[in-house]
Amino acid sequence: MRRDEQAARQDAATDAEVKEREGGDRARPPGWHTGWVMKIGLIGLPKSGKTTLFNLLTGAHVATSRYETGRAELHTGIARVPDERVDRLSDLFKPKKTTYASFEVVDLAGIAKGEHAGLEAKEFRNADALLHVVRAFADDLQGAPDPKRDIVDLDTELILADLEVVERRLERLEASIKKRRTDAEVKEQEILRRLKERLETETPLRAVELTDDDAKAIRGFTFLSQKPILHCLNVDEKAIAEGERAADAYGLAEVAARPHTRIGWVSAVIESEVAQLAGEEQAAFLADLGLKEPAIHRVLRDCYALLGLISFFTVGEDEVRAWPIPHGTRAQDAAGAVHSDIARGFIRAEVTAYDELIASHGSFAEMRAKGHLRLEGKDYHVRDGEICHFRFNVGKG
Ligand SMILES: Nc1nc2c(ncn2[C@@H]2O[C@H](COP(=O)(O)OP(=O)(O)O)[C@@H](O)[C@H]2O)c(=O)[nH]1
Ligand SMILES: [Mg+2]
Repeated sequence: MRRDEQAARQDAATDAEVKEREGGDRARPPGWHTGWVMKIGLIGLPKSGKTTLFNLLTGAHVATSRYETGRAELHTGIARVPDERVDRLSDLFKPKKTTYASFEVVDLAGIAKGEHAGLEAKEFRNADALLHVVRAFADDLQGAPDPKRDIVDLDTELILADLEVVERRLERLEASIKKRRTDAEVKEQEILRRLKERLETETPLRAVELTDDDAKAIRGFTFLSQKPILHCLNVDEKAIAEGERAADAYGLAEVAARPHTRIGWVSAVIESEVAQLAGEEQAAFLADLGLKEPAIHRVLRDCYALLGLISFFTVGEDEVRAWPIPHGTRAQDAAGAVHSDIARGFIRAEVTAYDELIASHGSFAEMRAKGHLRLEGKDYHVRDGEICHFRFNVGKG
């Protein structure tokens, strides 16, 4: 969409639309609901390698191109999170089915400098976190890479997009408060004025500390600069050996230290080759490169952590499964990830640590005898790597 069209459309936005957005389906639910999938959005300059990375993360085969296609692209896929613990549990229980934790990945249209109007699209707003693909490989057409500049430029676009939303809302609030003053609107005005000040000094909202109440009050705006971000350097295939030091080499230590910000690296070209190999061939190729595992595995785990997700496991002969839940999820909500009926009829969770289960060779009888099986109530905070078995009541209502 062109900027002038965008501006016209924004002017036409009504309070009702803003309200609708506030109650929008992507506002994160308070508990953890069955079937809820977290979403990461790929963002970055055109030709930075977003679609190449999308294919690697999701195992898709979307065509990539060196030249501008002129088409707005949007692809959605599911990424599986590699987890050695799941492999091990699967070996132990030999289930019919093994399921890894997953999240959704959206390959968004490229955003160039000055194009923040395009960020208004709901696909950007709906992402729970952003994966910024940063070109760190030389390219004849685009010249030498400059990751630091690209990171600053992207943040600026996110900040400007948020500032427009805040200013628009403040104008409406002012008019509305003049007509009829309500406490809720005065409070909202106060919060938004504070955010506006910060945005004007180029602070992304992810770096602004908010009380729980304030965070809740602005949740519906789904501000872009508030989303956690992973800047993933797409390094030159010839520089793969220095991948680990890429962040330092490009002077990004300060960026890495910012709140809700991570720096990662990958060589999309090399990973595409790795992905075409299997078994021993792949292992040999990785060993040649000095890698212990495909670099994309690390990126997948970084994305998972960026989304604030941890895994608990359920085990049995039917299925061994990792369930993604946000850090700090209550046991009853964790049960709801498995099935809403289990949350509703929740009695207790039988919980054990992954290491204990491995030490007991998967024997629950042995763990019970050793006292390694804990019974926890609905408000217990489930921790990463715990194996949970939920006791519940399938009552009549
Ligand atoms: N040399 C090099 N080329 C890359 C790398 N990653 C992507 N490319 C190429 O850059 C072009 C654009 O990649 P694409 O994934 O379509 O970028 P997007 O526009 O960000 O989605 C393609 O020709 C890719 O093969 C890389 O790490 N090194
Ligand atoms: Mg693309």
